[in-house]
Amino acid sequence: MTATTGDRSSTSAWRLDRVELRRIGLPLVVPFRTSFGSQTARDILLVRAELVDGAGGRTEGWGECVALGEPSYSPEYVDGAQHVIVHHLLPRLFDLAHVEAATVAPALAAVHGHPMAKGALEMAVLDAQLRAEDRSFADLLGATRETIPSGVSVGIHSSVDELLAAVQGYVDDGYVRIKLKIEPGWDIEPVAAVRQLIGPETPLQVDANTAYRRTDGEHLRRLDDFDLLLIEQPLAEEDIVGHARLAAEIETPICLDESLVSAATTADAIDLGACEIANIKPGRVGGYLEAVRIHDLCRERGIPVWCGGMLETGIGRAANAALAALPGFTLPGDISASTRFYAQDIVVDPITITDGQVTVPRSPGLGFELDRAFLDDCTTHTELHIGR
Ligand code: SMG
Ligand code: MG
Repeated sequence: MTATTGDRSSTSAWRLDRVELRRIGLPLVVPFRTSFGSQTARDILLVRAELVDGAGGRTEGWGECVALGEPSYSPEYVDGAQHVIVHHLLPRLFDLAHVEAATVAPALAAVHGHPMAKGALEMAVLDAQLRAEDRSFADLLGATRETIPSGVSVGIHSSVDELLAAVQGYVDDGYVRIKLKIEPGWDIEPVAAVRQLIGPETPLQVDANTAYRRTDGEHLRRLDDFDLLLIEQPLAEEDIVGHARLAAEIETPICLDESLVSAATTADAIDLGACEIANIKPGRVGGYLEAVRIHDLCRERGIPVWCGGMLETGIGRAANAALAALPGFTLPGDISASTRFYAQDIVVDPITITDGQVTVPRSPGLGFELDRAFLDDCTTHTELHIGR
């Protein structure tokens, strides 16, 4: 994929005219517990960007901010993301003479951090630009596949029996890979039980969301008995050296999630031996363009990648499904069906799985159409920001 899209001349350059920030509330069909907390509902920030060109042409697009309600997965949280967008990011974008996906990150680079807030803006611009070009995201990316395998992330349960019932349900739904959330006290026993339930062939992996310490190597080595695809983010996000040491201590491959905040940090983690597999989440790294750069560098270095999830609605999941159709995504991602988390989605074409596969969306834009009536029903707040 190239850094710029389209071949507009400067006279027809897009300008950011207005941005709507919309908050929606969606209950989860079942609580989702990780080592850092339990989610029962999502409070999601959506961004609608309206672009105009010199000839009066107009296009609009939507982005989804993946920040959670609390700063517990990473330092960002939804109220903070909205604040930084309004006070620090939008003024910079409204000042730009030429707005397209590739100009967003450079224009926002003076603001440190806040990748999820930045990524949501880039995403809305990307969707708007692709819709104006009548082009799909998958096409822009050069996505090589029509379908991608679907994995599911399974939370911490209050008993192993409950966990096994949940996992059996997902196996029956057709998911081709199971990921279990783990933490100290909920690791060896549930993993052993699930491995026994699903048999030796079904791919299984675990995600600790930073719950372990450097001294836990001996304990985590016990997971080597269960032929796991990977262990995701066992240690603190800053602890790249600790992950490298752990990689030398255990056989289960180390996959980083929270630690990988950019292409540069990913390259360093790989060089240090801390990252044998990479979880790519566009929101965590500031957007889809940086996500593609991480894909490219991992592919060059022979590091398998897969697409993570942040309990996105149909907006984010559609874009993730297109991204995951790139050739370096050799492992199933956390791109489960919309119904895994939500009874109803805000799009008319939510992600479904058939025989364990998700169809890569090919409609213009990021690959979704909004269900405007339901979107309005679940909206809790809207505000409009107008450029100069
Ligand atoms: O979107 O299917 C999904 C959830 C995938 O487990 C998932 N995400 O650390 O990878 C991760 C978590 C982050 C969100 S937990 C609330
Ligand atoms: Mg993770």
